Amino acid sequence: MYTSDTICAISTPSGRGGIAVARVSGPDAIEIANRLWRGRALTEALTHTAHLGTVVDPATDAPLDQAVATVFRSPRSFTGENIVEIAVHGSTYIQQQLITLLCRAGARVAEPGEFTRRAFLNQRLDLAEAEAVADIIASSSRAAHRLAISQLQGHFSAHIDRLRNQLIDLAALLELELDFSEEDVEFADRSRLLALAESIRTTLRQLADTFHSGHAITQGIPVAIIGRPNAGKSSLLNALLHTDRAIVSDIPGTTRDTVEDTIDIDGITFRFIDTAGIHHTADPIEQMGIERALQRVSNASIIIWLTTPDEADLPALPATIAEHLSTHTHLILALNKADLAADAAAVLAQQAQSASAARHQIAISAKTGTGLDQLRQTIAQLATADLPADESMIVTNARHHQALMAAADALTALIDGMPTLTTDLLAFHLREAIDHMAAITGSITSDTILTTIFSRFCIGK
Ligand SMILES: Nc1nc2c(ncn2[C@@H]2O[C@H](COP(=O)(O)OP(=O)(O)OP(=O)(O)O)[C@@H](O)[C@H]2O)c(=O)[nH]1
Ligand SMILES: [Mg+2]
Repeated sequence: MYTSDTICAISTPSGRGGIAVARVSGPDAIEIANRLWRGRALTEALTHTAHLGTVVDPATDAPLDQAVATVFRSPRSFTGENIVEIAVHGSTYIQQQLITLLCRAGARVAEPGEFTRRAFLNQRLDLAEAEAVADIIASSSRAAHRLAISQLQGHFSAHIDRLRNQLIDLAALLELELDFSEEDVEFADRSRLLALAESIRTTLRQLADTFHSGHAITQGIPVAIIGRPNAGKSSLLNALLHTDRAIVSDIPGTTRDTVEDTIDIDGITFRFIDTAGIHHTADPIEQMGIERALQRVSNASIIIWLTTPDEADLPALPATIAEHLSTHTHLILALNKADLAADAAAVLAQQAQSASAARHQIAISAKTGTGLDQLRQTIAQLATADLPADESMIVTNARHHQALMAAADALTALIDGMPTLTTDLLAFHLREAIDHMAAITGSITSDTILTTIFSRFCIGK
């Protein structure tokens, strides 16, 4: 048990509310809370029970508020320590006073994330689960919330641990060879080792690849609007946002910098990016805006290529954009100002012929709103189709992504070195891979390898 001092903090958002909850955690949490408590003694309370009472200033006995205190006794609590949660009325004054009184009674103000850090140190959560708590708190859309919840349930950690255990088994065999090195035996069948290392590396890379969508879900899936000056890009952004976010005018070259904002469609957050009209220009500032636009487009998951009925011949897609139309990028051809065309469908069909890279075509009007629902639907469908079926296997965390890539690299060193490297170097690379995976869930490895050796290969002692 990680024992230390007792910490306290208001766990509800800052500001005024119906109620506010102060959390007190640590070995003396119950005694400290009890010093401010008038009512049934919290020190006598059973774990997981709630009590109505009064919070007072023990120096004067002056009442601060009527409150409910919930007692959780170690180890059955979020942090694994004794916890008291005191719910008071949510006045900012009461909240401040409560923390002051708790500190006078022997607690100290918690550092950011300290409750969850204690939960990890007391093994109530592993590192990936602790990070999922932060993601849950940060999640602002249904999709981001679902991802965070599935990670908190530990499926992701369990998957990582399964892969790691397979590597540990191999490491155990290699280490055993090292112990018997003078006898020149090979416990670890090299072809089996190679096959397993390759299959695990493939799995690690597949997991790492999900980071693109995982990151997009938590941060907002980037959707770039591109097109010639005056096509109505800013008008479209405003229409989708239902605000006047971007400046609109009939003067070509109105938008110079990129403008972005998020929109929730079907529970998924999208980050729409309005860009400067792409065309040849001698104006250096406009040119900078265009370069910026191209750069933003290269990171987008979805590109809306906005055209107008008067664009009889579509320009070839700028080479920089064509290059980035990878598997990660969807291109939607949207004919704007459909209200100005006599036969919008015919114009769209004609434009679609010269824009074969765009597999989706829609006629819209940013002015009248025609086609915008269909555009939203298409965007949501494309985003959903990109998601792996098993949501708990999506990497949302940059640290996990790095660790997975590093583990895959270590396995590459192992695989490439298999024909030539000595057993101890192979074991070194394998241990490196194991350590990187352990970094994800925060477990300690060298001990684990030893335990596995001794538990599975009882060699006489
Ligand atoms: N009739 C009609 N006019 C539109 C529509 N969408 C935009 N416009 C008009 O087209 C003009 C240009 O609109 P903007 O949204 O500023 O165009 P933009 O693509 O952002 O232009 P730049 O920022 O200069 O690249 C404005 O006068 C808009 O009112 C539409 O659907 N129908
Ligand atoms: Mg604009």
